Amino acid sequence: MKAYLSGNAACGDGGWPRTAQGGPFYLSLAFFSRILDDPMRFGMPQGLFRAESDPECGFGCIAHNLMHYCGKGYKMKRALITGITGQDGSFLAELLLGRGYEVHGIIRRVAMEVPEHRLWRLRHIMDKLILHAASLESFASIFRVFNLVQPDECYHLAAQSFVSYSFEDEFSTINTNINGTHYVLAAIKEVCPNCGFYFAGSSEMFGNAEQTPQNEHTPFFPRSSYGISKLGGFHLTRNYREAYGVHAASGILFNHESPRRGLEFVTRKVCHTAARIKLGLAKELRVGNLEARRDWGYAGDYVQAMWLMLQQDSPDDFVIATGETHSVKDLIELAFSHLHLDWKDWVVVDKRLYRPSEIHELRGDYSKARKQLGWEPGMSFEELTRTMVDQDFEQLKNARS
Ligand code: NDP
Ligand code: GDR
Repeated sequence: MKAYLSGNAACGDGGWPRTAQGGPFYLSLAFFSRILDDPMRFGMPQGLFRAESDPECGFGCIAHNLMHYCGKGYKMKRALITGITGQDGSFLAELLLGRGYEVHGIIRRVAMEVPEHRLWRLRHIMDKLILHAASLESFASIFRVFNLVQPDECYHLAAQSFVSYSFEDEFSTINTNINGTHYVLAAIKEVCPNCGFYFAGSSEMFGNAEQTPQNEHTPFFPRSSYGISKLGGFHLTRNYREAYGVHAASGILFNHESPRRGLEFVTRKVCHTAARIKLGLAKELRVGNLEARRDWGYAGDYVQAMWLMLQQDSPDDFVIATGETHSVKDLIELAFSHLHLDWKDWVVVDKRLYRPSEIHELRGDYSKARKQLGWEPGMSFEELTRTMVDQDFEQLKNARS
């Protein structure tokens, strides 16, 4: 039950030490110089050696990694991601591997039973990860993983994340999202109190906000049990920071998308269905509220903000957004026109897909993140939508032929 190791996460041909039993491991300077001679032979994490050629990584990354070589030897930073199988988890795992981290992830046991279905977003990096089965509903299982891994940083992304579903099952949404967050924080407090903690807060906490755009001072009025559950996690995170001194930060992230987005969310649903229509595989797109407006960004950009939050000297909360808003109708028009389709010929509005309490518009003000983290969104709404349509179209076309 203790741990499931997928391949040799940190173990190259040259005998890179495994850490299945937890506990930090150290490399002597002699071993380091052998690695410098031939990093690939020792299966060293790419980030350390990519630093000089990677402008995004830059000097900070080199210094950050080399610092660990001074004196006693090298200690690789160790991160634990809950929700690693999700959209953000997969991007974040890539980012952390690229920065030379040892990356652990918590997955549900069922994911191990059908890995080809549940672990598809991680397929390309599976052999670099160390995965542990645990349940967000069980404190004992969470505690055991933290005790084993002793992470330096924890990114708590696991959640029932689909707002529509939270209207169907309020109880499981609230239980998973609030208790799960509480268990993770309590485990950190007991086992590794110096571990940095990132909480995946949401713009849904603002709900029907009184001011636009929303920033870190905007009052919260959530409109779903999902929004309420995220607000619970947000307050728990703040409380652990204030009461127990945990280095706990919350990101208040607005919608972020990618070709790895689940098919139930509107961006991917629209792009995927438009591609299917173009290929003759679907006859219509059924959607709910066309007038809802959201601030949509690219997930790959947003995980960088998560990482930056845990590199700050003092923990804080940050809004992460693009500052632009578009309607569901704008999204549909763009996706269909990219495939030379007239959306009016294919789209059916289905009142059953309306939410009992909708949030009409959300738009974020990320000026604090820009100032303090140096973070900026990189991909425009137009580029994001076209990228998602293109990727779905190519995949569906290849699967057909
Ligand atoms: P996904 O829905 O893609 O991923 C959710 C992850 O949580 C999956 O790994 C899923 O595992 C896991 N999970 C769900 N329920 C449980 C459970 N009961 N026990 C253990 N694991 C569970 O979400 P995203 O990657 O898009 O989002 C990541 C986080 O950020 C979530 O907390 C979400 O609420 C939040 N967020 C997301 C935003 C967005 O626009 N993407 C914006 C703001 C916040 P499995 O694969 O097994 O289902
Ligand atoms: P959201 O994303 O609820 O904002 O939560 P979603 O893509 O589900 O909805 C966005 C907006 O589109 C409207 N909509 C539809 N939505 C879906 N899913 N399907 C439809 O057919 C449809 N038609 C119209 C919705 O009513 C809504 O207004 C996402 C999740 O990632 C959360 O976990 C995260 O916290 C928030 O973003 C910020």
